[in-house]
Amino acid sequence: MGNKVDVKNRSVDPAAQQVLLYARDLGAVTAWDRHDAMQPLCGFGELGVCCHLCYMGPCRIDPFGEGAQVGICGASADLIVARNLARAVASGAAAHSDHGREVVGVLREASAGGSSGYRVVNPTRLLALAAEWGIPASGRSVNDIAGDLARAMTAEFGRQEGSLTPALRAPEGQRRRWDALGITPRGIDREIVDLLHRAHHGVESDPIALLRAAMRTALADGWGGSMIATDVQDVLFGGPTAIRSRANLGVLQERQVNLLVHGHEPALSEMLVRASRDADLLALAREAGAEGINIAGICCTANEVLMRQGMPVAGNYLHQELALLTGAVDLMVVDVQCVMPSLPTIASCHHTSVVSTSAHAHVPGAEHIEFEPHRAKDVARQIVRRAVEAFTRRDPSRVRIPRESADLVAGFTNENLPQYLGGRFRSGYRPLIDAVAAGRVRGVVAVVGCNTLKVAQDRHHLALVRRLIAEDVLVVQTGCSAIASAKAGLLRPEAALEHAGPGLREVCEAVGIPPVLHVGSCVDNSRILSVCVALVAEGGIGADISELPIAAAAPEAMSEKAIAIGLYAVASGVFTAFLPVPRVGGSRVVREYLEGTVERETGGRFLFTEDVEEAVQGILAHLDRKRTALKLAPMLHEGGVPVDAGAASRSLVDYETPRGLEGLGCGKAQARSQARAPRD
Ligand code: MSK
Repeated sequence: MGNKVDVKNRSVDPAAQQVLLYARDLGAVTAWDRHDAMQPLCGFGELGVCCHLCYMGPCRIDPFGEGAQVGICGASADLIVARNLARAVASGAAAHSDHGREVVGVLREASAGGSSGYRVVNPTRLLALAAEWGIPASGRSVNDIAGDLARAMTAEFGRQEGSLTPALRAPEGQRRRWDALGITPRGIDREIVDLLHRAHHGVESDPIALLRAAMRTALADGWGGSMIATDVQDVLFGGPTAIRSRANLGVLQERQVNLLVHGHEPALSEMLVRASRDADLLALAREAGAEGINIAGICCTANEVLMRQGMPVAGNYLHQELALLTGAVDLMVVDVQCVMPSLPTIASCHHTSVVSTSAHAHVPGAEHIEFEPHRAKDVARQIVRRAVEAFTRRDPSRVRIPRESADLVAGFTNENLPQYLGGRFRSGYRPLIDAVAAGRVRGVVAVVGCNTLKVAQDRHHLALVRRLIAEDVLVVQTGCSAIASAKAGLLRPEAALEHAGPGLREVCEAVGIPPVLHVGSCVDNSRILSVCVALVAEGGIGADISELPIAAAAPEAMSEKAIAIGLYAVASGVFTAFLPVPRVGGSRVVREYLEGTVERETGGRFLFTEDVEEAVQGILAHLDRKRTALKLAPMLHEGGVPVDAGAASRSLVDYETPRGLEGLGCGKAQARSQARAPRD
């Protein structure tokens, strides 16, 4: 018999708890089961002291000082930890930046006219970017300007010398620090290759030099690849505006074709949304007995189509398997990043099709329909047809859609926030700055990042966000963290009344915003950097990013991208709480640098912790230190409001884990479903 498991310890989301119980009935093996089966996790790996860079090892350093203290080549624990971290940063930066490169390719396609279906939707943003990138605009067509911009951006990835163009947006003080430290980011590809070279066996042997190089690469991500991705997406698909929608598994529709988009890149998903509104495909769905076509999302593709189209969100990272287990999803289309290879096996528990679409990401067991910008419309229509076909195989008696879904408002950006804060006549960040200066708002904190199986899904996100807003901190969010808050109802303006401290509540009520602002996907963390730039430029609460009463947190970090984001935040002057502790525990030198010394160099630093309350206290203390240094007024309302951190968790249920991980019933069903998968 398997161990008794309390699903409340797996997720604080009641919808997830219900599906986890259904998973047990189905005999499905989820990520939680695989995580349990993996215990105990490798202690050397957890501390970051395992090195497998060359083929003489692998080596591992004994953290208790009794066994080997250096690897076969002589590498110390400090070097091994730094090298592993550096390689994670290179990988994370590569993922974000290749996303940027892909959408630049779509912009190039759009600029050529043709039948791809893409075009420049936001010429205002295009012209602003053209001015920044030195592209002549006077007397030229939108497509000509867009083509030149796309070519300039493509070339920027390989820039060998000089600063990345978007990095010049950073405040002057910060850029001077980067120059002094030798970490001003050059081309994105250049920095990633440089870092991977240094982290190769027998190259950079100084852990601190390696960490500085990792910061340079991370900066090329945040102020380069990610920022370019956000900019170009706003040009192609429109700058978001505040928009209402809903989040959680309850957005799945019993009587409609449910097509889930999952991954990160919006190019195909935007086209899928359009295809789902095509009259002939809607007629096809009706012929199949469906009342419509419902497109919803998982992870950051969800955030992209939420921000611009208001499409509902089915869930965050750990919802990807759960959504399929409801039996209500007809087709899940995936692009890149955060896509579990387990999805086809899980899908085989029901009738669900999984379709991979990226040339970078093939998923064994999924059908692959490759997305190419020049035939995007056709690919999107083909996928919608597949979803309708799959709907005809749905077994309604096996469908279990949890009722839970919450209202939300999303779509905030550095571009539109000034209008929401100041209104048409006083547009700008001044009202926020005045509220901070007067002690109504303690500061602004970005809470971002993934889910991890190391804590109950969403527990840290919700605990941290609730504590912060109760302490009069305005929270901005991206990624799966924003989805956690959305599911818990924290992205509604009413959440200010229910959860915010009195000062923040006053501000939110005055301007009609939620206390938690959803600003987009993982690459849209660049929007948060842009907000920091604007706050510095407006003046009054700090002449540099590191002087602002702001901070960041990744409460359930999981991916290498989270490490890259955390590091570019720190390199940009931001205090950043990072949970759980990444693989740095094996090196005192690395921890002391990243949690201490680096602050003298960049103005930012990490707080690594497993404890969410320690993160809260660290962030509040940091905000208060910055307020004191700026001689801002004391907070008007001390003490905040009491918080029930477990409020999102209602039911307590026992769950018996499946006996093995051989795929159980779903593995066999998968073979059957693949055998009958329709082909064009
Ligand atoms: S999707 S990187 S789990 S936030 Fe951007 Fe979520 Fe983290 Fe993936």
